[in-house]
Amino acid sequence: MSTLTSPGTRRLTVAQALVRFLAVQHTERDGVEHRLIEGVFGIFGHGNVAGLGEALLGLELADPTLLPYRQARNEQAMVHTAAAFARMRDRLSTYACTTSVGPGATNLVTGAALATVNRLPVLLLPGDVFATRTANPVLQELEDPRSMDISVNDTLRPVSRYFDRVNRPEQLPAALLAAMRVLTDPADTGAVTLALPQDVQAEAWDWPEELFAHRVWHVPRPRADREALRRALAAITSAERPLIVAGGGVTYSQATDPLRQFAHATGVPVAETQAGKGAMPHDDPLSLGAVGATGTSAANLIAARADLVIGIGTRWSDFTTASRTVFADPGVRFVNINVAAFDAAKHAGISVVADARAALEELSAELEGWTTSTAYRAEIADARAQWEQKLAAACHFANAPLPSQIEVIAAVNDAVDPADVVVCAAGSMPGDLHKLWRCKGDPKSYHVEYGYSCMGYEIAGGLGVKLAAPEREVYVMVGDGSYLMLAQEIVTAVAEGVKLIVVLVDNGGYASIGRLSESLGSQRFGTAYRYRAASGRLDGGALPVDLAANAASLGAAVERATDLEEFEAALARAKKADRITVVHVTTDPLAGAPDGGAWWDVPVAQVSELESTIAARSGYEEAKKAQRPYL
Ligand SMILES: Cc1ncc(C[n+]2csc(CCOP(=O)(O)OP(=O)(O)O)c2C)c(N)n1
Ligand SMILES: [Mg+2]
Repeated sequence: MSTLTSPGTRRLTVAQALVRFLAVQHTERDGVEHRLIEGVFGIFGHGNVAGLGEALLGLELADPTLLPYRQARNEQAMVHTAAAFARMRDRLSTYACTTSVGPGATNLVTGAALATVNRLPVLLLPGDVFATRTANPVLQELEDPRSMDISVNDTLRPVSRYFDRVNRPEQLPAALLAAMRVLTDPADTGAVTLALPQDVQAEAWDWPEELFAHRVWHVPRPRADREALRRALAAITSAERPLIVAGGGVTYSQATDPLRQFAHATGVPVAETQAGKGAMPHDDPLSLGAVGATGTSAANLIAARADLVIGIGTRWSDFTTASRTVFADPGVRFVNINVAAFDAAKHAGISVVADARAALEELSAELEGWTTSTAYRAEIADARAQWEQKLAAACHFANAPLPSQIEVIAAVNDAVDPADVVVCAAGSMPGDLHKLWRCKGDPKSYHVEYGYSCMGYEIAGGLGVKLAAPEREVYVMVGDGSYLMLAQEIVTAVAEGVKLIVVLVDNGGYASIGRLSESLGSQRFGTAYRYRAASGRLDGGALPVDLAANAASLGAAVERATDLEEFEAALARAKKADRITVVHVTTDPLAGAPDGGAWWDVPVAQVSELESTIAARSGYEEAKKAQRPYL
């Protein structure tokens, strides 16, 4: 209970003050206010049960809507859930995640890295060892003989955009303000960690009342420097074959409408990164779809001849540039519109540090009347038509005896409504989805985490998506490998009454890495799930793993499908169901997607006794010749 000690102050523990502060933080953009911290995910241990645990209980008993507490099953997973939630809410709202000390805290590292790579705000609150050190070493403390000023939480420093350890109550207010600033900064955001020593969490202090006042963090739309904009305009108007590459920044900035208007007014076609997919409806005449290593032949053909590439809200990962080979014109130049100066400067581009929507609106106004040539537009239409033909053939090819993954994806694509969300992260599905999925115009309907491509994000992320948008149906596409890594948030979805449709694509192992391994001469080594055989190798029979039974045991409704007809019927039932439903489908691991004509740089051994590797190395050296420095 809080007690007023002197006018204008409130006596609370550090943990009590922290949760009361979080409950009243807000963001504002375009005049609309949002809660910054929607709630707290957590797993308790001795490092947070009596500090943050007591504080959260007190708040829940006072009013359960102030800062709802949700129990997770794995710390990594709860960060994925928070990150997915933030992505769905355009980074204007997120969750906090509380953990104990030691393993609970280090389990956060992968989730934190994912959030930071994808520039998604998440607030991490790991417990830490005693600041007073009176009882140290505590259970689970990793001691460093060189310094007592270190704990396992320091592993979160390199994966956090802001890291602080609150060693004294007086430090809390400034740490909180700094943390909120980073969470709400569109260029700087990512994981934010406040490590909380377990004794400090329970310590009382007289806090100024202002700390608990309704606070609004204004999320800016930075405008471009006039001169930078002028340079970008000059480059665009002198280009003959300009191409836009839309990244995640387009959706976070809610710039899809201005982007479509810009494309239609100027005739500049748009290709999409994984995070940017959905920026254009698939049937828009100026939409080229996915670009790069997992791109369509249409986007990659136009990219190969582009003389100017306008990157909007992209950080130019190797998948987007096909390891710097897809933009092949010797004179190709870049204009980079990005809120982060770091990304805007890449590939020696004309750097336009700005919000995507603000910059597109300004560019559109300045470019009125300017368009690309009719010949270029005809070429775009042609490239699109060729790809459409390839796509239709691939989606309608009936693989036997097991369906291909492409057929499964096409069936899900046919079943979804325009606002439904497809979620994926790792394996062979992200590439296939990037290339094949037809987005119907809603930029939030495609949610593939490919910044970190983290196996295990899928179900935990799907949970975050559904919490952020309960009105949408959420389809989680998960491979058997990813499922085995982190499926336990099914239990959280059951507990919270959150409905997901989980399409569990079982192909007996790591089909993606198997295919990659084979193409690089490594003969699919170690990529299938097999018994160890008499040969001493893992090449025996298939394992008797029953993932559908596993899902049922966690509390999900389960459907099993062995052919496409059964799959479609099961999907229809899952749609009608009112709880989390796992649709298990077995697919052929060897059936691949149509080729988009791009390369990905994965080095092959320079010397080897394996014939397969020697052959792959010569192919690698040949492909490498196309790589360019973009200077
Ligand atoms: C946490 C993590 N570990 C390893 C990898 C490397 N990796 C990428 S895809 C993949 C296999 C995924 O298997 P599955 O989910 O069954 O999908 P499939 O490849 O069969 O489509 C692996 C091991 C990764 N992306 N994430
Ligand atoms: Mg698999």
